[in-house]
Amino acid sequence: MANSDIRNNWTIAEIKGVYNTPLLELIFNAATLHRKYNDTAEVQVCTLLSIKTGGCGEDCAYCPQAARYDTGVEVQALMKKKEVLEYAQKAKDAGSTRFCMGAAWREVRDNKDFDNVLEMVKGVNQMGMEVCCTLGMLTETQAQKLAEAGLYAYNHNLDTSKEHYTEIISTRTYEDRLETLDNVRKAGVSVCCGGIIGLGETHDDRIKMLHTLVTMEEHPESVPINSLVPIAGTPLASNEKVDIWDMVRMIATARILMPKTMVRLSAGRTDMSIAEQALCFMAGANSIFAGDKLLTTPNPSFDDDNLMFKLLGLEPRKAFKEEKAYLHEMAN
Ligand code: SAM
Ligand code: DTB
Ligand code: SF4
Repeated sequence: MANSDIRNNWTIAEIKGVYNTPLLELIFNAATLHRKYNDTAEVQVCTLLSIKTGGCGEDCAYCPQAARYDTGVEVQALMKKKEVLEYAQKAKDAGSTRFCMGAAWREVRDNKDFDNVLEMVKGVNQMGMEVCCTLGMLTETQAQKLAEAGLYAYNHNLDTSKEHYTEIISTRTYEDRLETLDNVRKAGVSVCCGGIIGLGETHDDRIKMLHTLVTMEEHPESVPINSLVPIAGTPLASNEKVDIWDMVRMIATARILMPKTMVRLSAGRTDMSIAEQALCFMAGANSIFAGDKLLTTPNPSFDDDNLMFKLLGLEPRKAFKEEKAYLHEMAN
């Protein structure tokens, strides 16, 4: 039977209607759907590691790692596998079940560095963690190679609407992003795709980005919602701070549109109180990035997050839960 909560045919007007619902009503509606489809006590804890930092040739206006902006980020070559696995072990010991490796690349090239990344993916997978990468654009063959190495998810954000995209990035197109996402999907890797609020976009831009995500053939399995971390030296350095109510509205709308997706409260948490983060969890966020650094910018510490989890009665989600549920279903 078709499930009327999980739809791929949302119209812009319908999404606008959800997004513009009076805030407390919107949070209540999102919380109700969240409760119906997910264990609301459970929050996925992902740890990020920048395995290749800075010196990127792209011109993403928000990014501290773009070589053309003077942001003070030190360029670092690809890390060694041993070092990466040590970080992954630390993250696992601290309760993280997903480990995401990021590289400041425009795209993956078929070279030694990619071979090394494939080895890192194998290593982290063997440690029993869900492995995620965010390495820029991928071909279908590269996505398949990553899948064979044990990649669980690939993060590649749309960042904003197609219309606003050209104001933020000129060195690649929205279609390029969509093509990579297609390649990831075809390789059977879980899709992690979201965006940033605070880029100077309108409410309509946010609605259009959500429309692109929700009308994909399959909803992304995870949707990170970042609030801009303004970086000195980038063109967006003096953008206004994102209003917490905008963050909550965005999360609640994403939860209503994609009831089963992991909605990740991503960049921007260092500026939020526990009460503000609690509202985001109430509105349907069920994943965070943990560890005191995102890629290059600060993030709350494992200890701070543990305290928050205790206070709010939240617990870290186990690794490979979806796969286990699927295998269980198949066996019965
Ligand atoms: N180079 C790859 C790419 O662009 O896909 C992977 C790394 S890139 C840093 C990953 C994502 O981080 C970007 O798509 C963007 O959504 C997010 N991001 C980067 N800088 C940010 C900032 N200052 N504030 C919030 N999110 C940011
Ligand atoms: C995502 O959506 N947010 C993360 C992850 N995917 C790779 C990155 C946030 C980066 C914030 C800026 C920095 O730390 O460099
Ligand atoms: Fe490079 Fe990714 Fe930063 Fe864009 S977001 S400048 S592609 S590292």
